[in-house]
Amino acid sequence: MNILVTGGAGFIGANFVYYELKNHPEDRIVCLDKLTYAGNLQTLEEAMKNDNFRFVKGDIADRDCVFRLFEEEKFDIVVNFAAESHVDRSVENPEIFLKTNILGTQTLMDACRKYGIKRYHQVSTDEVYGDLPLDRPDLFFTEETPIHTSSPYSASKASADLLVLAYARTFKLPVSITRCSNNYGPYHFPEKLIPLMISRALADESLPVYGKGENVRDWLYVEDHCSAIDLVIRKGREGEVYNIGGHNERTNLEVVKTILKLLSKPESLITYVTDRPGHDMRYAIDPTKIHTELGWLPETTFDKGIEQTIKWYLDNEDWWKNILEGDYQNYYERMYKNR
Ligand code: NAD
Ligand code: TDX
Repeated sequence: MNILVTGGAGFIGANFVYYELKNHPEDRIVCLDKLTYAGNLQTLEEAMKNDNFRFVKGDIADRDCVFRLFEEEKFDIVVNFAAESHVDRSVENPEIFLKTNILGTQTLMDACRKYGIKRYHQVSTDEVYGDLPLDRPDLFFTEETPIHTSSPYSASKASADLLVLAYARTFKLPVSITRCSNNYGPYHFPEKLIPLMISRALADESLPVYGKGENVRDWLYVEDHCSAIDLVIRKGREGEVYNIGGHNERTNLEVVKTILKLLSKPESLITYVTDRPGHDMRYAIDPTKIHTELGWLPETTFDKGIEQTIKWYLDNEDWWKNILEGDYQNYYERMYKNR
């Protein structure tokens, strides 16, 4: 099979490229990525050595570029990871989120309609469901939970999901959608909570926790997300939405303290800063559907996954230090100086 993976130079997309090359060596993977600040070709260095892998630099919202690629390659499956993905950046500047996340999705699906496809898969997020209250631990997001977004990021992802379902109904496009909880693991860009805290703790720098650090996220090791998507694109039912999550809920403060403990760093590094506007309180996924229909279960517990992740950051300092030394420095200054 010939599979287009968009956003494959980013965190989850790159992990998915490696997952596919390892588990389906007979398949060919083409990666289309714009190489925004979040895309990194260094991450794909090993993949580039594989004859079944091709990298193409381009924007999913650029019609000419996308249609040219579909003309050249006959894709069986498209998996769309490409997105602006950081909530804080969407608060600062929503526009690019709408362009890439919504119009980019539309452009890809228009190409699928024109050139034909076995499956268009949209990688979505649990953030489309909004948040759950902290005092109701019995509540979880199911696929029937109403869409109720909080940030420009989640609104753009929800809009894309609606468009995908509309293309399925109106144009009979064979689609599927997965909505996953927070990922962590190798190649995670250091603007996100876990890699930010690891890299700053290693440098003995302050760790900026928003508000009181009480917000809860449901953490999933990235490889478990990849195995779930792999199952859905090959065996999942057309037109369906599947939630992905592993019942690994932690408050942000618990996560940060675990990282400090594993790195033998003092809790005095924690600094409470002004909260994120519109900050979602709790995310928690009910993964019953993907478990009962497709037999998917996560393999990595949070305790094991966070140890593996810290080890990866210790073993791959070059990867994240290169990022920290670039434009990222200005970003950190701008985003955190007045908090
Ligand atoms: P990321 O920001 O690390 O990577 C995004 C990638 O997309 C980068 O390589 C970037 O260069 C590329 N990209 C951005 N705009 C593009 C465009 N217009 N055209 C082509 N490429 C473009 O993101 P991530 O954390 O790997 O997330 C991947 C997908 O998974 C996103 O759709 C995100 O919404 C979704 N998701 C993420 C998480 C999470 O915890 N990170 C959880 C659930 C869902
Ligand atoms: O410096 C920080 N301090 C802090 O307290 C940062 C960057 C984050 N936080 C908090 C905010 C959140 O409650 O940590 C939590 C996690 O924050 P992020 O890593 O920014 O992730 P989140 O906002 O939960 O969104 C992530 O999961 C869902 C991804 O970035 C999205 O792409 C995905 O859809």
